[in-house]
Order: sequence, then C-alpha cells, then structure tokens
Amino acid sequence: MEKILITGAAGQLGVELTTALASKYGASNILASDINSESAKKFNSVKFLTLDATDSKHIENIIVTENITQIYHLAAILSAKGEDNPLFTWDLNMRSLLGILEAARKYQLKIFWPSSIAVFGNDTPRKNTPQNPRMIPGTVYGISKQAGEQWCNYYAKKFKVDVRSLRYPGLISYSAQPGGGTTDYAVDIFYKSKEDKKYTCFLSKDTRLPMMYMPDAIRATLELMEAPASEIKTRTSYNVSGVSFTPAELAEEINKHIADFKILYEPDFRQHIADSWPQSINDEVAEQEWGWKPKYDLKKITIDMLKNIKCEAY
Ligand code: AKB
Repeated sequence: MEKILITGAAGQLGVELTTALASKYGASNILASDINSESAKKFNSVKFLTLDATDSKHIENIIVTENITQIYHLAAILSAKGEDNPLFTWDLNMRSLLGILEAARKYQLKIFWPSSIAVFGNDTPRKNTPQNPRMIPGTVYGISKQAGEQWCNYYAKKFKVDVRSLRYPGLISYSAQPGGGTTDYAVDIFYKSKEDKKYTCFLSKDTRLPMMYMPDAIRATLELMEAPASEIKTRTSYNVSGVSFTPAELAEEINKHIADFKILYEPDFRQHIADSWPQSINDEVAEQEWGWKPKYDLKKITIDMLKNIKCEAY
C-alpha cells in the first residue's frame, strides 16, 4: 500500500497532481502539504498539512507517523521570481531537496522531483535540444535544478534511492495559475483574452519555447513513476517534449476563437531568460526508456483552455 506526501501541493503542478494521485491511490493515501496554510481550501478530499519543505525534522516526523512510502517534492521558487533573491532561492530549492533525498535514503522512499528546461543555457543547442548537451544555466533556479539533478543521480547510484525526474517545459493549465516563471505568459494570455480581449506579453513575438499541456504533464509523471525501476536508466532527469510555439503563434490560435483579441509586446527581464532556453526538446531517451509520447498540440490546448478557464467576466 502506497502512502504519498506531496510538498508544494498548492502550486500549478501540485494541485492537479494531487487530484490525479488521489484518484489512482485513494484520497486517504494522499497527504498534500504547502508552506501556505491558506492553501488548505484548495484540498477538499485529501488531508492537508502546513509544511515548510526545508524543515527536515517535520518531514521525518510525517514520514514516520503517516507511514509515507513516496514523496512528490514539488516545492521550489521558479526562474523569474528566483532572480529577485538568488541566495534565498538556492537555499530553499537545494536544502529542501537534500533533506528529502536523505529521508529517502533512511526510510527507502520512492521520490519524484521536477527538474526544468531551465537547466539549459546559452551554450546549449536551442533546437531539438538533446538529453545531455553542454549546460551552463543562466538563472539561480536553473543552477539549483542542474545541481539537484546531480544530487538525484548521486543518491540513486550511491544509495540506490529510487528517485525519478522530468525536465518540464512551461506548463499550461486552467485549474491553478503558475507563479514566478518565465513561461507564465502562456497561461496569463488565456485569462486576458477572455477578460479584456487584449494581452501585453512580457516576451517578444518570436520567442519560441517548449510548453506542455497539464494532462500530458500529469500523464508523463505517472508513467515515469509507474515504469519498472530497471527501465529508468536516466537518474538525473528526462527531457520531455510537448509542443513549441511563439507568443505570436499562440495569439493567432486564440484569434480563431476570439476574433477581436489583440496582443501587444513589452519584453522585460524575462526575455533574457527565455533567450537562453531551448526552442524545442529532443525527448527520444524518454521515449526509448519508458515510452513517452505527448498528445496535445497547440490547437487542442487552445480549445480546451478557452473552454475551461473561469474568468470574472464569464
Ligand atoms: C519557469 O518558467 O520558471 C518554469 C519552468 C520552465 O521551469 N515554468
């Protein structure tokens, strides 16, 4: 019987992953946690705990008292917000991961930890980015994800910890909003297209970035975690691709449904971050090792987002 703790459960990925894990393992076997106690209201059917993911003593106590067998450690500060306070971002992202890896070694837990396309940098090939290119990340978030990947690999090889990871591209969803990322425009634009019929984008019109629709991201996560351990040969983190598009291409797709929608461009500091990231991802290693295949293209994402997002004006 699995008993699963999720850190950072109130975030964009956490909310939907918690629902998916509750329907797979039963709500009584899922513990959602977040540092923000206000987040409790997002979780009706699963137990919620207020938890600082850097508090390793509290985590150990939960593991023992709740008989935890798996942790999905999602708590982190993302790329754009991370640049406001680099040392705090490094401390939170790394200390929380190391505490969880240590607990996994001690209690033989299975771990999921998200990495990101932010591990890549200016000297990485930007098109069809391979699994193991040269990577010198340009943000503190990217540095923490790159270092975290090395720690996951180290714990897997040295202590046989079953830790698994995906390098998510920008995630698009309607249930929970992202916060503090460089790819957030691809969610904001849908809300603004319905509320105001206009959106000012903080990236330039031709900035192509890899993105993934949340149902694909949830399926990738569950498929990775369900695969037999012997098939998971990559213990840093897997490239996974969904779809790649520019703000102008996304606006054009939205225009097919909202004809008078207008997009303006006012690139800010996030443009430099986006310019150092891949435009598209080669995920053949994930495909070969555990069979990854995305299902959602830009057209399907746009239709589903516009159908499901709830705005004040609607
Ligand atoms: C961000 O923009 O920081 C995240 C990511 C790609 O990891 N969405």
